[in-house]
Amino acid sequence: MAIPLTKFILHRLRMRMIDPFATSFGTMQDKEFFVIEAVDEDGFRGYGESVAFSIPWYTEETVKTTKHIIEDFLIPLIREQKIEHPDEVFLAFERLRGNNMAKAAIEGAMWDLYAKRQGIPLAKALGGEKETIDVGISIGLQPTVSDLLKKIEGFLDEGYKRIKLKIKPGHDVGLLREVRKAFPDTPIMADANSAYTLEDISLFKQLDELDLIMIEQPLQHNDIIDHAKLQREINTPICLDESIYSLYDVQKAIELGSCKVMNVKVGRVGGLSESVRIHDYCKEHGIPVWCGGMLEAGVGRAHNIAISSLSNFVLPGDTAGSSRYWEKDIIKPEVTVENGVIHVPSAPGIGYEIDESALEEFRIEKIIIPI
Ligand code: OSB
Ligand code: MG
Repeated sequence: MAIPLTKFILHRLRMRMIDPFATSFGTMQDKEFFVIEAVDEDGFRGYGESVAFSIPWYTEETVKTTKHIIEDFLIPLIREQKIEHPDEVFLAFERLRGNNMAKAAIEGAMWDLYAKRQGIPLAKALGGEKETIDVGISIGLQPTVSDLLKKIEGFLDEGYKRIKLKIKPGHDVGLLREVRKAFPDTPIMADANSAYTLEDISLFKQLDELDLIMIEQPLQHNDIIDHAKLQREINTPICLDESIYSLYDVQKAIELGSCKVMNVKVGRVGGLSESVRIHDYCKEHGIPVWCGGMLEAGVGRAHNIAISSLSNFVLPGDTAGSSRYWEKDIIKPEVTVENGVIHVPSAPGIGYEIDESALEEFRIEKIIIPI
């Protein structure tokens, strides 16, 4: 039976993160984004979160392009179709190029709605098997090394299972050496967000001595050729983030040997259906995957938790608890991390309630689009 949609509600929110988050491409603190609500005739409500930032420095999408694409193209496509299963949403959107984060926001709301109508957790609807997921933490660039060491210590005390550090030219080998010295046994990785080129190969060879579990996206954001060249020269596994937009990209990267680990971000690859396919393909090819983060609020975080319950998400993700980012989150209960794990919720759909008063508090625009 087709899902009897009546409307979409676009909630544009503005939330301030507790701490600014600094990467090689820029610093974020105020986050603007859309929560998408899909409502049906039976009173079920599905939620998705758009992970596009206000500035196109991670991918080309922005909060404004998301709105344009959703209003002018994606919802009209949904209106034309009878959607029985959320996999059909990806197919309906396939003839529009790019704009994966906008597509994933709508598709995510449809997945939540579908799972709620079925009365099953989203994790189960996706084929997830794990009851708990392991969590790591991504720490932005810090003003000083001693600030960084203090942050790491605090997060390790909270139980996080691996530490990811942002690096950029001038803040790399020296920094990582100090961190390794202070934490000889901690699983540590570095994320360059595309800040280097093949000219820096000697730097990456030095990193080999530090026993990092991986290095994430060292080279250009749209490259898989140079990454393959680099991977042949170093022992540290390369993990791709920015370079991967689709299962097709994953297939080519694995074929070329551009990486040994895959970061799956639901928004970047156009949604949960494609994330499942990427998971399955990587599993068949012996490539471990983990779930990346986009500094999400509760709705996006809940989707990340659900996808992380699939069996080949074997490495801790960047799916930290709500309190790492927000004074107050938009879901009840908030996401909590105990002993480095999150319990995958068992209630239908995303498994967390929307905190309506928080949603209202942070909302700066509300757009209702009838179907
Ligand atoms: O490269 O994984 C990244 C945050 C914003 C943009 C890109 C990235 C990140 C993170 C933080 O590393 C992940 C998180 O805690 O949500
Ligand atoms: Mg990254």
